[in-house]
Formats: sequence, C-alpha cells, structure tokens
Amino acid sequence: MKAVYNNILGAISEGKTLLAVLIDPDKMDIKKAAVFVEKINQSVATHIFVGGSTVDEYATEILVNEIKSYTELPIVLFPGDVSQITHQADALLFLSLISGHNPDYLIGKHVEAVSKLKNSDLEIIPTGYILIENGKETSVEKVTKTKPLPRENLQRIAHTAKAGELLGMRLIYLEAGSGALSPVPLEIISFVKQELDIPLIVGGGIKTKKQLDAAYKAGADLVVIGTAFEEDEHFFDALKF
Ligand code: 1GP
Repeated sequence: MKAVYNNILGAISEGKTLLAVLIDPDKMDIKKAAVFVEKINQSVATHIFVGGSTVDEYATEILVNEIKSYTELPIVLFPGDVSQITHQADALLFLSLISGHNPDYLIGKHVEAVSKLKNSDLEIIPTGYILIENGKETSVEKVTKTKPLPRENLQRIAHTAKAGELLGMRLIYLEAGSGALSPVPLEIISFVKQELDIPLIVGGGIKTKKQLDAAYKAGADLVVIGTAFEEDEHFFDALKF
C-alpha cells in the first residue's frame, strides 16, 4: 500500500510541489510504455495518472500492469468511465464532476462503480472535478454533456470548489481540458486556493516550464500534464531540476 493521499498531504506540508504525468491508455502504444515510463522515472514527476475520456475496455488494466513493472511511482486512476477502474493501480480519483449538473457524473457512475470497488484494495480518493471554460469544447464536455464554469465567474468557481470540500471531497481538480489552448488562468488558481483547506490539482493545456512554475506559484499543489509529454518527450528534459 502506498498511502497516496497521506503522502500528498505530507509532501505539501513540507512545501513540495507535485507533478503527475497523465497517460491516456487510448493514446499510449503499449510497446512504447517501458521507454516512456523510464523517462518519467528520470524526471521530476511524482505520480503517474492513468485515464482518458474514451478508452477500450481492459486497455487501462493492461497498461497499468505494464507500467507497474517499470516504476515505483504511485499509479493513480483518473478514469473517464467505470470501465477504467482496475485493482492493479494504487489509488483511484473517485471523481464527481461538480462543475456540471449531470446526475450520472455526480452520483450515477459512482453507484455503478461500487460492485468493482467494495472488495478492492484501491485507495479511493473522493475528488471534486471542476471543468473551466477554455474557448473550445473539450472531450469531457462532449462525453458528460455538461457545461464548464465560465472563467470570469471567480466567485462561483471558488464556491463550487469549497462546496466540494464541504461535501467531504479530499482533493479539488481544476481542469481546462486535455490539450486546452490555454491552461486554467492563474487568478482562478489563486482565488480557489484561498478558499480551500484541501490540496488543489490543476491540469489541462500546460505545455511549458514557465506555465508549470506559474501554476505552482498561484497555488496548485499538484499539476497534471499529459499532452505536452505525448507530443514531445524532450519536454521531460526541460523539466529537470
Ligand atoms: C487532462 O488535465 C489533464 O485531463 C492534462 O491535460 O493533456 O492538456 O496536459 P493536458
């Protein structure tokens, strides 16, 4: 057991920032996983997240098993659907899409997941997932049929995050969407951070070291990057200490 959540809290209390590399099973060629994971091992990354909006059944489990044999980093599921839950990972972000009003993503999918979860050793981390408008429709919007929160309504975004915390969620994830044209604005990150007493995850559209550092400075405790690594593995070198 890796005690993923407590380790996140511990790292934050020591003033550390965390970085998750997101691997989408739908995009990762399993034959290339070993080399890719080795790059992650050599980088500043602290976590591997696995998930995608649309993934073939069993693809997640096959990929997680493969990744596990090459790394000691915690593997955290960031599932787009119940079918992506596998006991082979260390932890599961049990996501509630609290920026939207689709009951399937607020409780329906969770009920569906129980038969998979009740006898599992997966560490389950309830996570409030908040989609922020970024100028183009994201695949999360399409799949979940929800609207993101408008960027300019800072108060609403912050109160949504706080409501998630008050409902018992252990993490809040601000999401601009995979491959977003621009990341979550820094003022939104700092505004939300001021409201929260739980760790803040930020992801979507972060493609440079400058953007990564700015997200941390604004208050992100853990940043998630997928596309930038998929498109150019040299980005790992850019992030060296
Ligand atoms: C997507 O937040 C993650 O859910 C990461 O986004 O692929 O744009 O890095 P990118």
